[in-house]
Amino acid sequence: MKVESITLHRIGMPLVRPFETSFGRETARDVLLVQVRTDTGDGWGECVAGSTPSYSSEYVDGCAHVIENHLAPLLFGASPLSATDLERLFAPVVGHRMAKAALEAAVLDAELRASGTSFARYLGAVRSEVDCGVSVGISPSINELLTEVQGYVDAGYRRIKLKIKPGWDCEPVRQVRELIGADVALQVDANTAYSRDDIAHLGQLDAYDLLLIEQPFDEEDIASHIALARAITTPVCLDESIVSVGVAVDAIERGATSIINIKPGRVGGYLPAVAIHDACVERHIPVWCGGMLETGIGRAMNVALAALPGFTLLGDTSASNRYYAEDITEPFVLSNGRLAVPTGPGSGVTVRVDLIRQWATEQSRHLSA
Ligand code: SMG
Ligand code: MG
Repeated sequence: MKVESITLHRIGMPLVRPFETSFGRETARDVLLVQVRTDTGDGWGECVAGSTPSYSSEYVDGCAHVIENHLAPLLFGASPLSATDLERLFAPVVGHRMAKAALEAAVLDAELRASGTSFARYLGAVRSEVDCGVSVGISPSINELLTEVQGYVDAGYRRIKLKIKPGWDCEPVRQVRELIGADVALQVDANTAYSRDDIAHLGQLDAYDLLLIEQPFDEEDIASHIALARAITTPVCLDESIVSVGVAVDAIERGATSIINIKPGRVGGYLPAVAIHDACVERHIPVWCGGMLETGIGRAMNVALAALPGFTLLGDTSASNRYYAEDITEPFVLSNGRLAVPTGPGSGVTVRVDLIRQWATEQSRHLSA
């Protein structure tokens, strides 16, 4: 395959409700979409970076810049090309995994569409539908949080994840546990908001039978996660820290994490995500698929990934209407707490180019060799 051109589209998509984490509040998603044209057809990928470097050092403008100036020239210079070549091809560019992942997704989509293979089949999925969880942002009040959580439970979500931060932790968790009862799975995510001094405080969460606590400390602070894992009974799960197979294996072996959140964007793509999955399966470490408020493009691919055998915990792969009133592909609809894994070639979804034009926040950029 040869990549002939790349078009970068930037769109704004309002969220159905604001999403607040320990690092900020979002009311709309600023999405960079990558469309590749190859000699065998088109493919689409989505960049999961946010507008600001808050979740990680990457952000949309930076991703667009590195794609245009550093990654696209590497792609145009390589022929023949397969998605399996990209990790090596992009190696001269240090980091920038979300930018690399967006291109990888688009190339993989083009390649799989051309061969009539679905993402699910190619990645090694073993399920035709996946059980879904939902990530619930920090609320203006506990009452509003309880109403939101009840709505998701009523909609059929099988696992609730609460965002926490200092001052918004034990009490909301206690009240949500009381509301949903012992049978609905519950977990929390701090997005690095705590420090090592908070270990005793976080230990109070052990009372609420949580599935896990996700990324309480700085992404580079593996040592504090080890100390926490030794001090509390709730399993520690890393998200932001896990950027590669090497880091994942190291964190597992050192006892910093006993569960891993896999996000393809954070680790440089779907192929590195599968490699982390495989390393975790080998070490009996359960994994689950994280979310970055994806549009239907990224969601389709994430749902395929979540159907791999090691994804034994429920992911943040919620239905499209949890995020958007209208999506840029056919929507993912919750049925009995599950989403169906797409079966068509590539991502299996059709991109609504009319909406991309309508929701554009800047002129699309066309790159060619
Ligand atoms: O896609 O439902 C979703 C969001 C899930 O909580 C979620 N993601 O740290 O896991 C995480 C956060 C990062 C969101 S940054 C926009
Ligand atoms: Mg997280």
